Amino acid sequence: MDEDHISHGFRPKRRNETQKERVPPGQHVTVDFPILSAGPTPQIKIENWKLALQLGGSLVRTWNWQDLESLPQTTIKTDIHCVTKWSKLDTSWQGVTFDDLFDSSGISRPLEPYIMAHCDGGYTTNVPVADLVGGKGMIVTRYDGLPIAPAHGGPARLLVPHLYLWKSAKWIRRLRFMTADERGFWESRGYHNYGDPWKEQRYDGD
Ligand SMILES: Nc1nc2c(c(=O)[nH]1)N[C@H]1C(S)=C(S)[C@@H](COP(=O)(O)O)O[C@H]1N2
Ligand SMILES: [Mo]
Repeated sequence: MDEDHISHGFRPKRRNETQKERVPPGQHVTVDFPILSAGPTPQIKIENWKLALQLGGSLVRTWNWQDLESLPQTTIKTDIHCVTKWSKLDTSWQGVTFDDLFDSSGISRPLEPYIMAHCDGGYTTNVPVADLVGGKGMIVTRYDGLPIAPAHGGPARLLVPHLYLWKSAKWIRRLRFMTADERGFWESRGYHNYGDPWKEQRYDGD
C-alpha cells in the first residue's frame, strides 16, 4: 500500500497532535532558522575570545576558548521558542552547562540569585540563576555538530531553551552576578521580565 492509500488524515493528524503538546500557545513551527539580531553580527576571533564571570566590581574568573573546550561537553536536543511566534523543534546544541561552568570556578552554589548576560555589541539580558543551573542553561559552541554560525551567536552563545529565545544571548562575553534583578535590553523595552513561553509571557504585564 503506498502513502496515498493510507486512510485519510490518520498519520498527519497524529503528527499534529504530538506537535501541539510540544508547541507553546500562540507559536507556530518553522523548519528554517530565522536570524533575529538587534544590531550587526560581530566577527569574533576565537584567539581573542574570553568569557568573564563577574561578582560586584570584581572578576571571579575568565575562560578563554581552550579553557571552555576543556570543560565537560554536553549535547542536548531541544525545542526553541521566539517571542515573534516561531518555534523550532529538535534543535541540537553542544557546549558547557552552567553547572559545569560554576564547578570549574569552585562555585558550589550560586553567589547571587540573578545573572546579567553581556554580549559583544552591548546586548544584555537578565536571567535568574535558578533558570541556569540544574541543566537548564548552557554556553553553547556547536549547532548541529558544527561551530555556531556568527549570525546565530558564534563562537559562543547562551542557551536557555525553556524561556523565550531573547534570553539566549548571542556572542556572550560576560556573566555578571546580581544581588537584585535588573532588566536587560529587551526587558527594559517592554518585553516580559521572565519570558515563560508556556505562560505566554511576551510583554510586560502578560
Ligand atoms: N547579542 C544578542 N543576542 C541575542 C539577540 C541580539 O539581538 N543580540 N537577539 C535575541 C533574540 S530577540 C532572539 S529571538 C534570538 C535569536 O537567535 P537566532 O538569531 O539564532 O535565531 O537571539 C537573542 N539573542
Ligand atoms: Mo526575539
